[in-house]
Amino acid sequence: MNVTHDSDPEETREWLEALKAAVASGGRERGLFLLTQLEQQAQQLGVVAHVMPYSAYQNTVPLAEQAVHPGDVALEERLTAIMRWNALAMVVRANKAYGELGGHVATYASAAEIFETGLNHFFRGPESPGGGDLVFFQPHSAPGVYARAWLEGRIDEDQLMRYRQETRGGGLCSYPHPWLMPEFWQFPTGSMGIGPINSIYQARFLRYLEHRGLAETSSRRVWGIFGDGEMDEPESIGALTLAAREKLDNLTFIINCNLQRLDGPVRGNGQIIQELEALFTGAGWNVIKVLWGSDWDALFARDHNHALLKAFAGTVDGQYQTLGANDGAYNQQHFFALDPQLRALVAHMSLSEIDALKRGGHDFRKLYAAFAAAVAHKGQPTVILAKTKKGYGMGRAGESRMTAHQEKKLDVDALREFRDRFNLPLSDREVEELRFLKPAEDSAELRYLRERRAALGGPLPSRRAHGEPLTVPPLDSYAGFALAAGGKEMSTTMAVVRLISALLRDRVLGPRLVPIVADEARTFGMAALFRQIGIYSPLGQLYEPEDAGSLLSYRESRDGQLLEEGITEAGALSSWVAAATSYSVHGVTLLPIYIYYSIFGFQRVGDLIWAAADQRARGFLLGATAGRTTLGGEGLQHQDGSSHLVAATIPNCRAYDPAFAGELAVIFDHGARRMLQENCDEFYYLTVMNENYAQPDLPSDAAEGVIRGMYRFTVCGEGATPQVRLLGAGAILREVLAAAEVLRDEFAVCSEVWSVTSFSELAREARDCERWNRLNPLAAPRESHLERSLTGAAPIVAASDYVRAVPQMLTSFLPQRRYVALGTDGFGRSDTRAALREFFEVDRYSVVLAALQVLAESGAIERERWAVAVERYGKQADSRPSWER
Ligand SMILES: Cc1ncc(C[n+]2csc(CCOP(=O)(O)OP(=O)(O)O)c2C)c(N)n1
Repeated sequence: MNVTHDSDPEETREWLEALKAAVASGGRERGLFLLTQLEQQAQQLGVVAHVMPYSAYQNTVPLAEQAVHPGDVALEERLTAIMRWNALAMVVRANKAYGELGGHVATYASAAEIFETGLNHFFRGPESPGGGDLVFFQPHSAPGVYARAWLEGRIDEDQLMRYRQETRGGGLCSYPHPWLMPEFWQFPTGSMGIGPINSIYQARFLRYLEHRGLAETSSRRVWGIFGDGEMDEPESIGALTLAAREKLDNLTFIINCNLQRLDGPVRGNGQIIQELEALFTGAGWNVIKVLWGSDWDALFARDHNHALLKAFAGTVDGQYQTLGANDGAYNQQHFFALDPQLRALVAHMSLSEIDALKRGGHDFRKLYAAFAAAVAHKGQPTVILAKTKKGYGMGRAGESRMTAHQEKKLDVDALREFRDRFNLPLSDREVEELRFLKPAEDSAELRYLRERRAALGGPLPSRRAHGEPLTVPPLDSYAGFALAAGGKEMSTTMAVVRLISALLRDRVLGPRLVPIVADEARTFGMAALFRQIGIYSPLGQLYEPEDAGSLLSYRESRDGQLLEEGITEAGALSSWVAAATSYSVHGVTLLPIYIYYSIFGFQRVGDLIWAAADQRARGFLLGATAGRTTLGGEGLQHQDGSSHLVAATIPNCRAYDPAFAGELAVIFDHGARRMLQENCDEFYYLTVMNENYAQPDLPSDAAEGVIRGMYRFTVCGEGATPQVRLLGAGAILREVLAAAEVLRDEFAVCSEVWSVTSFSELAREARDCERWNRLNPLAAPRESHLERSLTGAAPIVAASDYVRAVPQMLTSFLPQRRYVALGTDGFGRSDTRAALREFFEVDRYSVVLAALQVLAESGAIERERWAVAVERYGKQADSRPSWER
């Protein structure tokens, strides 16, 4: 369209003169008013499709351009009605039987046509040529997904009966959880916001795989069906611009705009659809609105003055909900009758015809057209805003009702109404019994269902549970410098970066490493990787970097290996998840290594990590600049004292806090082998520090202890048996070693020092043994590595750079031994490492005091010796503890 050519200058002049005259007489305000009117008119006439921030309240795809639905709509409607019923029946049954199981009916009721449009025509299954699509399902719709899987023969009736009854095996989980149904669900979406951000990074990762030559992914797409309420989560919208910037036209969001969330309307006093349109348009997305069903087309065609659009624009969502909850008579009276033009428009319609006017998200033809337009759109991601009704079909029991979300116990009348509404072949008795409904195997319905999925490459959702193993080179081929460090000074951060750099050169594993940073590569001394492996950018590098020519120059490239995500830990973690699940999602085994400020991990994006654990992510999380007293001057919001506590609560997270480069290397190697060679569904959290100190050689027999969680580092002092055992973890091990010397030199106490690489692994194994012993009273008791290591009655002092609860994980497994835990409880603050360790009482003298305390209390030494020490080192005796300061 040539918008610069003036085909009628005379007309143009008249228009411009008119505007001038209006501004001259009515002022600027009048001019603006007229322009606004013109703009609205232009939109309504279709002269401009989108004027920021949003378009008229109508379908984006005009009737004339609507793709023709290729399927059997009537049959799809019948099938959808059956799935709606079965989904409802399984929830209501479970709640009738047990009362307490919960479940949702209303969300799937609103999303059913969206799901079915995707599953019958667009979502490609795993056997599709070029690979399957990645589909994120709205979590509370899970009953509908099960209902379909049952019709497809993928799950049996017994499983349907055991919805939300999982502990005895074979039941169906509440929401999509790959951990619980590893061959069924692919992406966990139960926590709102995680699906949207993860899906964006998955779409981006498809491109990364392709650009790096690791997989051919150009025909695969990512689909995400999310709730309009869910869009309020920061994670839902935090990465929208990335998707647009990287032109992810392989990504489609379908937002189920039923206008409600759990408690009430998403925007009672506004219009969520218009708000989302403005947001997505502004972020650079292609927006397709599907607001009105086909039966509205005739009304729009006759509405020459756009009375409908004016009325829609003036109706807020709270009112749409009320209109949705009520019948034709109510809608006639409270919507159409309010305007003479509207009244005339529907004058020929009966109240039941008015009642039957559908929202676009329940109309297969409109949805198909929107999906088709999304697939055809190039250069941008697309969001389909589908207007639906929450609890569609639930009638008085839930349709557009405030309480729809929680409704799970429909009475018999409501069930009958539902049956009648959808014309289901069920007798009254069958309705009362909540009989599941399945057409005969050779019925047109089931044949259609199977044929459609066969044509699209097999069933969805589905997950590949196993990955191809990947060989890890021998440890000393890449980590010799760490194992035999020979006293060289180095931080463990430096060691891990060196180790990664060495692995990157391995012919097999090297290309499969995916290093990820969130704008902290320089902090961790990784700038050399910019040049070495390049930073991924689909655009390559369109500028000459300021530092071109330098050895560390900033190099972006289309096949760059490093993912530099910028300041978004949620985004970086989502990239990590994409790489860490690639063995399953793409059949390409990778080893992602995300290195970040340790406090901005479990604390900042803990729920994303929890979801990663659920989807069986495999990879390394490296909490760098770790510890509360090891990261010096950075203060309260940077010094991490709790990540190891949270990590310990994630069943498949193996967390380690190594003190030395040699320990780190052994753990890394072990983890890589478990994940890549042995296909273990676990991931590794390693903390690395930025404190430089002499790195000893790792004793040749230490490896097993390092992996199990502790090994004896040294004995300090005279005596056949140690009087006290000192456990030190991470950077605090060196304080513990110094304490052992003070105890020997100044107090004649002999101590045994253990390096604890993982309190959580020790506790985990001890817990397993304790349980096994409880259940096997007559068998020889099992002993954990912890118990085997710390035999005898010597009291124990355990010190860590994390809160006391971390070393305290061991206390209940060492019943006969006095156990004192030292840790860093309280708020972090800025100071030198030495001052911080003194402040938090994890310095060598605090360890000495604790050792003398346990010795004196057990009668092993006289109290006076302890008192002397307090006199000498108890500088903080008069101050409040760190957690109160
Ligand atoms: C992070 C998080 N917070 C709260 C919830 C609890 N919750 C589950 S569904 C829901 C409402 C969802 O509303 P919407 O996204 O509009 O979906 P709808 O069910 O209305 O289609 C809430 C608050 C959750 N699952 N996740």
